[in-house]
Amino acid sequence: MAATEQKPRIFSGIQPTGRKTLGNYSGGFRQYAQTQETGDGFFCIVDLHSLSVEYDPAELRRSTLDLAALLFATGLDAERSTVFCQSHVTAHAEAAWLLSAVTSYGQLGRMTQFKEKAAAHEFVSAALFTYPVLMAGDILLYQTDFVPVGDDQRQHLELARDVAQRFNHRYGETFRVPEAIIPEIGGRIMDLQEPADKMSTTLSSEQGAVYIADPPDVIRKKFKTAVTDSEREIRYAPREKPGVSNLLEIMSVATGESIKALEQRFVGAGYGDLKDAVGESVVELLSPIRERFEALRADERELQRLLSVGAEKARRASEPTLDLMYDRMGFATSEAGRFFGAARPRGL
Ligand code: AQP
Repeated sequence: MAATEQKPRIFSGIQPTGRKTLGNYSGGFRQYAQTQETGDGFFCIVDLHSLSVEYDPAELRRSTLDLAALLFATGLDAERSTVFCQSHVTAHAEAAWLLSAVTSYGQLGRMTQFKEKAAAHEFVSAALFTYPVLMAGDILLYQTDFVPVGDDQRQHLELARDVAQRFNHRYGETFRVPEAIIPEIGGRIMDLQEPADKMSTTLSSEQGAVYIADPPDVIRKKFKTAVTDSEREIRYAPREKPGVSNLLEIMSVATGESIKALEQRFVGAGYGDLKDAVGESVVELLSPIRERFEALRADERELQRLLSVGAEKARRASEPTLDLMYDRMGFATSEAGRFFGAARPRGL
């Protein structure tokens, strides 16, 4: 117990809707499994976030279990990490409301993701606008030290830090101020057809995104048709050569080799050779994950059991912080004792 308390607390969330991409693997799953070695990890299937854009209720249940299967297939271990659903722990929705009091309306309106998604949808929900407040609560409830995410979440993380600091300043020291961990290589995997844009579950075309569940031949074909440039030189220069640089980053993520080593390896080779090699390395990376995923997703009851174990652990870990928030904000204690009092959040 004492040993676990010493380890840094790690939290990250991932949405259950949409087909998960190689980008999600690189900025998300890959990091989760790695941080498990060094920290006390909480990995949350953020199903409440999925309501922020149009979704199919009939699919949400299945896609939530599928995402749980994928989290375990990419290396998370239910014993060592806490894997759970956001909607199973009501503290998340409560925290979002409380934190909305210390979130600036202006800052929410400046979120790039809000602006991009609002432009892409006819109906723009209030949930899309307030989504980063819910995300701040997700993270802050666990007194999180580190948040492994992709580069697209940098701005939301900054907002979560601002919210924590404003709350601490106004109501007294309550939250740890978390730090993002964004991989230097593979923190922003780009679309294969539009290499100036992020590979995205909602905005990429079928050919532009590689899905974790894509069969090997589909993956190879997507890389064969990836957009490059009119030069011939294989070198890493994201601004001048976004397509080729993206391919080198993807291969570095898939094989663990440095970009430098890959540049050396492809001296004198053509773009066709590079595309074939990257495609093959991604097939090798994703095939075992896909096989484990297929086996795990077949056992729904076991996935539900694992998620309830995770939810129980997450409830216990988040309750003291939620209580302290209510307390600090001046809410009256009910007769039954709304606040635990004795249980203080970790580190406070
Ligand atoms: N292209 C990417 N490169 C690196 N990391 C990425 N992530 C997402 N895209 C890339 C990271 O994946 C984690 C989970 O993201 P999410 O729950 O936000 O998943 P999502 O919304 O379904 O995925 P997208 O593709 O990000 O959807 P859109 O574009 O619709 O918002 C996060 O850590 C994220 O940074």
